[in-house]
Amino acid sequence: MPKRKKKTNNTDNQYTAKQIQVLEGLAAVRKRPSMYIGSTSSRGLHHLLDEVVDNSIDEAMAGYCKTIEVVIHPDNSATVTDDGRGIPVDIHQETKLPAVTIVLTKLHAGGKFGGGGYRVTGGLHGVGISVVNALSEWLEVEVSRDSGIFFQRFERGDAVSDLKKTGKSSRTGTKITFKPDPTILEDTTFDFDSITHRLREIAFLNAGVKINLKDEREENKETSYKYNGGISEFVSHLNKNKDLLFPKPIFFTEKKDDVEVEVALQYNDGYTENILSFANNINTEEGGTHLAGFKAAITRVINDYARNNLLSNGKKPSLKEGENNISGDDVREGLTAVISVKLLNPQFEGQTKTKLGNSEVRGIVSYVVGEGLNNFLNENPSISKKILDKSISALNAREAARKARNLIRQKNGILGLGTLPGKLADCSEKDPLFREIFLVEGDSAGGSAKQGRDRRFQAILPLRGKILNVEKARLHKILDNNEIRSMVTALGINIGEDLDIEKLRYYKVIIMTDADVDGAHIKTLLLTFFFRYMKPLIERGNIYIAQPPLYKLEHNKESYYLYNEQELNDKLKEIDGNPRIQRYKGLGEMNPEQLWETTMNPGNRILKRIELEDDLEAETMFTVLMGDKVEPRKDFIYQHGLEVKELDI
Ligand code: 0RA
Repeated sequence: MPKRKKKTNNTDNQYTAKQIQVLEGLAAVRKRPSMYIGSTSSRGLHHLLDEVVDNSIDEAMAGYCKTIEVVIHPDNSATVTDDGRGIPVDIHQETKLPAVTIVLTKLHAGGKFGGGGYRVTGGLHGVGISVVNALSEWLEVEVSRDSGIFFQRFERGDAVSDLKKTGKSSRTGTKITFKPDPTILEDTTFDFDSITHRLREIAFLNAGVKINLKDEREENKETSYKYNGGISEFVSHLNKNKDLLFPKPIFFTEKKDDVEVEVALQYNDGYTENILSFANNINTEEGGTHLAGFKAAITRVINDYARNNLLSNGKKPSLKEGENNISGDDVREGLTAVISVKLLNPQFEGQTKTKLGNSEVRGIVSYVVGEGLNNFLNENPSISKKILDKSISALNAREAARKARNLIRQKNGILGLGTLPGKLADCSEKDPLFREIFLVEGDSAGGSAKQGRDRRFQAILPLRGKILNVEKARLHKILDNNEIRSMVTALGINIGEDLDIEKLRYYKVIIMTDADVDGAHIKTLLLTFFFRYMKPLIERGNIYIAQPPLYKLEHNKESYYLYNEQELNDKLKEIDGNPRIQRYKGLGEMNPEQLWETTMNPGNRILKRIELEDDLEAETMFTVLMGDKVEPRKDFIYQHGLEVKELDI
């Protein structure tokens, strides 16, 4: 049907109004791609792949598809194959076009098609694969059904061949290969790691569906995911490497008023909550009504259970009837949960359209979780006791933390944010955007940094002794720690729920430690603290790592500072004779001028910015690195060194 393309702009009335709308539809996608896929960055590129996979997942959710295969080709095209029913190929009455052609060329065709109500999801933006077609340099579809194999090719959304029968087949399924259009997308290189992350998530959310991934750009790069246990296995995965209160996640599922609810939860002995929520397989990072319903139910049920079981044996007379004495935060301490709802018309709201808005879902999830958890607690008294003990100890700790906070507030106005710490050498610049603070390991390096700095915009806070491992301590303990208190006061934004990023006193927060094992440890402890208590700083890219040189090389009255082995080797090859090589063991070995020149001077220095690329991975990383279990930590350090995702800037 290549001639369709030429007809786009004329009024030849052999085309119905509807068809013209079809053509304009896809032109609009190419004109304003971000309206359909969010952005034209790498994220948008991956949304295209997500959209195609989502269509196969829909087929799986409808019960017709068991295996999905994704292949990334060397030319950065991608193929998604499924063994579902195959997109219908019969001729559509109104348009006289094969159904598959309409699905690929008409906006929003997916839902209306095949009798309505077929699609439960709608992809990330509910746009359908026609959007992928519109934004692809080319796209080829191969459908196996009705005993045949059918093929059609498109370029930039337009059909360049008719749908042709190319062979016979006794099987059914759909295969779509597309090459994202580089004239529209800024980045057309697929990222294997982010694809694996999403496909694994989808596999967890759709129990029993097998998803294979192959990256042909590298040899032997393939993985496969299939979880018969679904989101229960997801929770176990999130909780791996943690000490658990009970071995198996609690799981409920129920369909009510056309909303399918699935919930899995499990407690570990840590202090953080980790709740992931999904609506139609989409990670609702901003939460929404399903999350609210879940939280309300769990707080209500645990308070009810506590009243009925503790009040009656007189152990905790302070729990009052009709009141939630144990707060939501208390019952969620150490809780890992996955909530997944599937519904017909999801409303996505919020800044990133990842907040579920359907108000009816709150009550439904609250009901399902309430009933399920209540039954579970009544039937499993020994597990119930562990959960209750954990919640009540959280309540007591919260009370202790509140007292500690008050005490501190009275003592030195911290958290109320009055006086700055005595050992902070502040800078004179007033605009936070141009201010930076160095968190420096040790008093002696701190001294050199104070002398070497540009005091107009660089502040120095020396950190002495051990930084507390916040992964193993509760809030009141953390606030007792001098180094942490100094940091909190100096940064000015408070912590946790009270955090106010607008109050940040320095736009760049630079960690400067020795380039040895202790330095790496301090770096990790600080990052753990920022991750747990000042996460917006990491999310917004305010945290940096200074890179002091490892070597100084002197030769013919010239000196060179070298920042890694590679640079040293390169330099040694470059010069002849016998240079003097000094290996720096610590920042303290540099005098203030050298420290300025090599590590602090914005004109020369190398800074690495900490990027939170994958929250889940980071969560696992900090748990593994800083938690109690020794074996996984050894494995992790062995595999990764002490590396955090760092970006050269
Ligand atoms: C419309 C109707 C039917 C299936 C599909 C679309 C379908 C779409 C995609 C996209 C990727 N894989 C897919 N598999 C199926 C139902 C057809 C019927 O009733 O047989």
